[in-house]
Amino acid sequence: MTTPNLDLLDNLAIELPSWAFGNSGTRFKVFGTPGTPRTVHEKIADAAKVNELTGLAPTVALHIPWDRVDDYGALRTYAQDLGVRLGTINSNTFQDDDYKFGSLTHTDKTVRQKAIDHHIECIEVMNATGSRDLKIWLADGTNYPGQGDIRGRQDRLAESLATIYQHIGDEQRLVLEYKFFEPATYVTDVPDWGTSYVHVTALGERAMVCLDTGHHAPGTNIEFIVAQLLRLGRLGSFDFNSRFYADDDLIVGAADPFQLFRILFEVIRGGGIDLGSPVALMLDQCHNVEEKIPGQIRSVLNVEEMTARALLVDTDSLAAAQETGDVLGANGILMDAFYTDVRPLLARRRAERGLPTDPMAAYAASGHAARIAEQRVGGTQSSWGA
Ligand code: AOS
Ligand code: ZN
Ligand code: ZN
Repeated sequence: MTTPNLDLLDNLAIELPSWAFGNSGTRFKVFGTPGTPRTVHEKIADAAKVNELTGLAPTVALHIPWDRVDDYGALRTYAQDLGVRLGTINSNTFQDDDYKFGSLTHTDKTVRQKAIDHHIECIEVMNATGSRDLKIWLADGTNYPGQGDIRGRQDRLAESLATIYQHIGDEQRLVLEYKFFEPATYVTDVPDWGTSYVHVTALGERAMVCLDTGHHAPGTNIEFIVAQLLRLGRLGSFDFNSRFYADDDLIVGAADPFQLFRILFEVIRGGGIDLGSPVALMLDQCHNVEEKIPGQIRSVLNVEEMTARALLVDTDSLAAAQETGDVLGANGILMDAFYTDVRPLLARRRAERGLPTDPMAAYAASGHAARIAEQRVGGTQSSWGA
C-alpha cells in the first residue's frame, strides 16, 4: 500500500469571497444578521478571522464595484496587517440598466466599451492590490429564440475579451466562468466549459477557465470536466459551493460530500494542489440563513476534509486494479478512502500547527459573534450586491 502524502495538505489554500460575509437572500427576502459587515474592511476582517482559526484561507476575493475604495494600496496593507492577502478581482457587468441586453456581447458598441472599460478598471485594481486573477462571470444571454443572433454574440464576446486581455499583465490571468442558465433562460453566452475553453484558448496562455460547481445541469459529471481541464492546462480556478436544485451557493460539501471528494481526487490527480499549481480554490457562496463567519469556517473545513480523504486513496493499488480490470476492487479502493474518518487526524495536525483542534467550537466559544454584533451598529450592512 502506498503511504498517503498528507503533506500536500500544507499547500491547501482556499480563497474566501468578500460577498459571503454580507447579507444575502432570495428574490423573496434578504434577512439581516447582527454583526454583518458595513464596509469592505469589516468583510476582510471577517475573512481574516476564518483564516486565524483554520489556517486555510489566506486570501480574500473582492467584487468591483461592491468593494470599491479610493485607495487599494491602503486596503492591501490593511489586509496584510490582518494576516491575509487580497485575491481574485471579480468584475460586475450585471447590475447596470445599460446591460439589460448584454455587456461584452451587446450589439451597441458604446455599451460594450463601457463593459470593457469596467474590466480595465478591475485590472488597475489588481495592479494596486497585487492580485493575480481577473474573474469574469457574465450575465449575458437571451430569453427567447430569435431574440439575439447567437453567433454574432459569440463574435462580439471574443472581440471584447481580446481587448480586455491586452491589458492583462505578465503575472496576471483572465479567468472566464461559465454557467448554463440564470439570469438568461434560453441562451447563456458562456454556458459551458467548452465555450469558456474556446474563448480562453483563443486569448492566450494567461487565460483560464473557472469552474463553479453550482453551474451545471443536474447529473453532470463535474469531476470529468475537472480532469479534462487539468489535462488541457486550462483549469484556472474553482468557485466551490453546493446545490440541491439550482445555483444555490450553499456550503461546499453540504449537499454531496462524495461529489466533492471525487472532484478533489481529480484535482490531486492533475497536480492541482501541488506547489505552484495554477488552480485557485475559491469559494463562491452566500449564507442566507446561517451565520456567515462559521459558515465560511465550515466550508473550508469541508474542503480540507475531502482533500484529506482523497489523499488517502491508495493510488498504486488503484492503478493495479484498473489495469487488471478489477472493477469492484478499484471501486472499493476509492470508497475505502472516502469512508475514512479523517477528523481526528486533522485535529491533530491543527494542534501541531498551533491552531484550535475544532475551529467551529473555538469560534463559538470566543464570543466574537457577540462582539461584532455590538460593535457594528449603525451604518448599512453590506449585502450581496452592495
Ligand atoms: C454567478 O452565478 C457566479 O457564480 C459568479 O461567480 C458570482 O456568484 C458573482 O460574480 C458574484 O457574486
Ligand atoms: Zn461563481
Ligand atoms: Zn453562481
